[in-house]
Order: sequence, then structure tokens, then C-alpha cells
Amino acid sequence: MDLEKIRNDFPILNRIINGHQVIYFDNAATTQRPRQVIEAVKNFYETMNANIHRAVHTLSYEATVAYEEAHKKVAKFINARSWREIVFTRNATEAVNLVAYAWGLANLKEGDEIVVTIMEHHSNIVPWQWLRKFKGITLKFVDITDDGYLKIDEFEKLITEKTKLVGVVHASNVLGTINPVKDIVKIAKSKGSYVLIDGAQSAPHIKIDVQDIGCDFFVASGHKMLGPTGIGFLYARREILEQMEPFLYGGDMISTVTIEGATWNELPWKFEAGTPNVAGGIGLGVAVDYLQSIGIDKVFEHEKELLNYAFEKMADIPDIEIYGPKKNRLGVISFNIRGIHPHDIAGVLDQHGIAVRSGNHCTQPLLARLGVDNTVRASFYIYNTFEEIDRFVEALKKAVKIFKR
Ligand code: C6P
Repeated sequence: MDLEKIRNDFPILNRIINGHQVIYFDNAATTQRPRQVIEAVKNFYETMNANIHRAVHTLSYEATVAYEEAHKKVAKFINARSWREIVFTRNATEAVNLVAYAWGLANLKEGDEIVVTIMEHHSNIVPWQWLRKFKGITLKFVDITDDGYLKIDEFEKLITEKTKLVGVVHASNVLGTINPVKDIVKIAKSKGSYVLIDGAQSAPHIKIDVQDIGCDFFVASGHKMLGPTGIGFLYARREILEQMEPFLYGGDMISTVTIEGATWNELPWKFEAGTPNVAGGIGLGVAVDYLQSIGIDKVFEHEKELLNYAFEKMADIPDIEIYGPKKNRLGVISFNIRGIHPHDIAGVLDQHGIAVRSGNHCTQPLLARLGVDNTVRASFYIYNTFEEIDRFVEALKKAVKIFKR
């Protein structure tokens, strides 16, 4: 990887914050965008802006082709069988809600069970809690080991013939753990359950092959993989999407409408009601191009090197506790320094131009399981450097001095 070349693609990395060149370690929340993505969005509005699927004029035709092309790029990126299996949503959260509303409401009944894990982001818990309230289903949670891995044997115990859906985060936004989703799918399938994989943190960092994983649903957010905000996607097997009722109702998702009723458009438009985020979709396609031009394996390798370097450097910070496993993980480090509040640490880091997230990371059940309310989280991406980690560790040591004097 040509790190200097990559960094030059990200204009925001030149920002000066509190007198320092910014160090952006909040990539699990959202990544930065390369010039190519920013240009693609700008270019859409400057040269091609029109509504899609609605007119015969040239601009509308070009916008339609570019938007459909973006679906094809995403399909290829995660190795879906067809681009018609890719539904663009606002984000991963909306994609999970799409499944809860359009599939869950129609297919679940009292007594059915959904199995998720204690490692989930709220987006893969709260929609199922909502279904529990309306459909009388049971929601079960798989626990983690003390070192931050899922307890795989619990899937064997908790998934039964009553289980209709297993929802698993592919990679944890707090612990960094990369879960063995292929094995989990096998267990779920042996009991006849569907499986939803939350790929919000995995798609930006590791090779995704939905056919190899064998899942029924896979969700992700564009803004965590160099794309614009307001665009994400749901992958679902074509047979399931064909059987499912729509999610939202109105323009573009229909084929015919009479005063008696309506029939539905072909996939994926059946699930993309109203004027979509055309510019965002096109931007996401360019983000995927960008990641593929680097090579997703190289992205992951780089992060692994940064992670190992950071672990080494952080080891001599007094009273530090780092959460999550040592192996099989992303470049995400959640930690606490005993006696200092995470927001205080994040505040000192900000004084040094370093952006990290502090708080509960939208994973309150997981943090309760870890026995903490908040953590500091540093998360790396393709443009981060070893020198940045040195500066980060220096600033952490200063925080310790300030608060532990
Ligand atoms: N996690 C974080 O700082 P949205 O907000 O819909 O784009 O992504 C939701 C989501 C779903 N699953 C996982 C594993 C996630 O990490 C996230 C988003 C961000 O960790 C914002 S809370």
C-alpha cells in the first residue's frame, strides 16, 4: 500500500485541530471520504442530476444507469449472485428495520424465536425487541467469553426448531472480534433458521462473500466504508426478497396501481420506495471501486499492523484495561484507564487533534456484560500511520499525568 498516495486522497487529513494536524481514529463511527467519492457526488449534481426511472430524457437515463451500476458494484463487492439482491437503504440500521418490518411482521408468530448475541449493536437488538412487543416472539442472547469471543456452543443450545432468525454481528464495533459467521450459519441452517449478518464493521475491512457465508441477509453502511452518509444496503437472497412484502409504499416501488390496489416493481426497486439517494448510491459505488483498487486484503493487513503496533505501545500505560480478544480482530481498540473517565481522556486527546469516540458505542448490553458504562475507542483505517499511533500514545500518557497527579 502506498500510504502517502492514499493520504493525499483524503483532504480532511490536512485539517488542523487545536494546533495539531488531525489524527482521525474514529473510523468505526464513520470513515473519511477520498477525493474520488467527493468528486463523484459533485459530478453527479453538476452534470447528471435528475430523478431516476421516471423520464426518457438524457439526464434521467444517465442517472438511472449510474445508480443501477452502483448496485452492480456493491453486488460484486460482496459476491452476491445478482445485483437485484442489493437494496439500497439509508444505512445498516434501516436495512435491519427493513427485514424486521417487511419479513418479520409477515412471517413471525407468537412462540417463534430470534437468537442474537450480547455483542450486537443496538441496531440488531432494538428492532427485534419491537417485534417481540407486537408479535409475542422470544428474543434470546448468546453470551461472550471473558476474552471477547462469542460462545459458539451457546448457538447450539439456543437455536431450536422454533428459531426463525439468527442475527449476528460479523465484527464487533467495540471488541473488534471477527465472528466465525460461516460456522454460525451452519448451526442455524441445521435447525431451519434464517440468518442476518450485521456487516457494518466487517464490509469496510475484510473480504465479504455472502454466498460463501451462506447468510440470508447481510447489512452494511456506506459511510463506514468511504462512501457518503445516508446510503447503506441490504443484501438478501432473491427468493426471500421475491416472497417478502415491501417495506415502504409509494412511488417507484409499484408496477401497476388501480383504485383497488397495486402490484410491485421488480427487484430491488420493490424495496426502494420514493426518490432514492441517487448521489449517495453513486458515491458508494465509487467508494467500493476505491477499496477494490487498494485490495481489501491489503486494507486488513495494514490495520492489523497498526493494531499490533498500538497494542505494544499501549502496554506500558499505567492502569489501562483493553477489551476484546488478541487474535482474529479488527483495528478497533476499546479501553479504559482506571480512575479517569473516558470522556476526559477523549477531551485530552482532542486537545492534541486526535479524534476518538468515548461512550457506550450503541452497545449498552455488551458494556453491561463487560461491567463498564463507557470506554474510549480508537479505530483505524487505511490512511492511519504508525507515527499517528506514537502521537496518540504520547497524548494518552499526558492524560494520565493530568488526571492522576
Ligand atoms: N456503529 C459506532 O460508532 P448506522 O448508524 O446505521 O450506519 O450503523 C449502525 C451500526 C450497526 N452495526 C454495527 C456493528 C455498527 O458498528 C453500527 C454503527 C457506529 O460504532 C455508530 S453507533
